[in-house]
Amino acid sequence: MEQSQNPQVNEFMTKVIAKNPGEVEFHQAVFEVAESLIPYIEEHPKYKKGKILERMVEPERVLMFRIPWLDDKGEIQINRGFRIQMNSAIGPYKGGLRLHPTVYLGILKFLAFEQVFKNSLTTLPMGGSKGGSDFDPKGKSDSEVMHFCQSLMTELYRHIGPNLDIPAGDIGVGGREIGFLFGQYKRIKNEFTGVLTGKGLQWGGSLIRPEATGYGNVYFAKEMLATKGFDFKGKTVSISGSGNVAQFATQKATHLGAKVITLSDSSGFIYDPKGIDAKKLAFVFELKNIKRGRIKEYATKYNVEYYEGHRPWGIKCDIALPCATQNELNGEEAKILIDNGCICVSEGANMPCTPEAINLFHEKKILFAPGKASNAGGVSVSGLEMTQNSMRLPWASEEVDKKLHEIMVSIHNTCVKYGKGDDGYVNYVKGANIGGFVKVADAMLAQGTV
Ligand code: NDP
Ligand code: 2IT
Repeated sequence: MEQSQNPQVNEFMTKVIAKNPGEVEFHQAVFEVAESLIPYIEEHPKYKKGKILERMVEPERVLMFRIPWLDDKGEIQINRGFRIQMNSAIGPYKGGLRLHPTVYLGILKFLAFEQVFKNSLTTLPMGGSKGGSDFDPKGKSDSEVMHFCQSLMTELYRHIGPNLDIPAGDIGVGGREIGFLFGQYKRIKNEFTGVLTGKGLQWGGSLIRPEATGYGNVYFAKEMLATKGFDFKGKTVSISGSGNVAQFATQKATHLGAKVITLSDSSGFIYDPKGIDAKKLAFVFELKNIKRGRIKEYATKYNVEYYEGHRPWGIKCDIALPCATQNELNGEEAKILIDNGCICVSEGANMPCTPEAINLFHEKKILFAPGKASNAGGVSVSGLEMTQNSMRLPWASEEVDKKLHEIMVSIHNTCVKYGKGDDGYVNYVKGANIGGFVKVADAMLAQGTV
């Protein structure tokens, strides 16, 4: 674990690590927040006296359960399910479900912790949670995914609800999975409510929810670039991942006149120097969302380079948008990006940049946005989906997109408010951490020792 220059941070982290052994991603996420917040809390004794940060690192509730299901061969499979209900000070628990073989308590606690700050930044009344399972959707049939989702919901339904905890998608959970989960919830509870977001448009979903995280990330990066007098037009953009967030970040960056030259998956990345235009992106949509194939097939189809087992950060670009997973951009890769002239890194994924990478971006005064600010567009439109469900009225896509844009601008303003240093450089990590903290902390103080 990294050591801080601030002894109070190290002291705090020693306790967190002792209480949460082995949960390295959770330690990493808490450390980053503690670095920003402990000095701020020192200046605001009410938060210190109220032990707000000590309370915030302890989940309100952790659920862990068995998910048994039958595969296509009739064999019994057993997975482990989780839901971390982290904080409900400002609204019902809200956060995605991740299905990936690497899922364990430490990953979901880091994600739930980040979600609390992120949801606070959105301006909407949502607490923070996260859940998922170590189920690997790769290579599973639709029927197997359905049986797994039904079994997951058969336990999860008793812990969630439209005013209690509202799950959504994350890695491995898209429209198909939300459909299976929603169907099972409705069947068990015998009621049609907005208990999940990311639903289909015909059954309570919101327009722009699929696009929201990727679009929101580009809107946020646009605001950062504008502070330096730049925009996306004519810029070269490198994107990692090829799932939901990567696809729509590619689409929006291209709409704004940029050229997106890379996409990746866990097997490797493709480099298309001519840019991934609308037609090629349509191929990616079909490949990833319907055929569920590998990004390598893009290289074969369009006769471009494919780099097996590598990440895209060695390719020269102006803007980098990591949109795959945690710790996918390390210090060495950050150095290469900077040496190649990259001016802006905006996280579409949660915690994709390692602490070493972030330190380098700050040292070199590059525009850098942490995911809890820049990828908040997804959960923001989830919040707007909840509003529409409560009203029982859908909004037009222009209306949702406009609201999404306004929220991203507002999050950017909050980061600048709390993160701008004396030299004018904005530390968006500090800005997002303090900006997200204040509302939750004040609510917790107002609600007593809870
Ligand atoms: P998807 O499942 O749609 O896509 C995930 C992509 O990341 C795939 O290309 C996948 O490749 C790749 N990936 C996953 N795990 C790894 C890994 N260990 N190493 C390398 N590549 C990997 O997920 P999303 O696009 O929804 O999520 C991407 C990121 O964005 C995550 O960090 C998520 O938490 C974050 N996020 C998502 C939001 C949403 O609304 N969906 C909202 C905010 C943040 P492969 O197919 O090979 O696994
Ligand atoms: O990390 C995230 O913000 C998400 N996966 C989206 C959560 C949500 O509730 O829409």
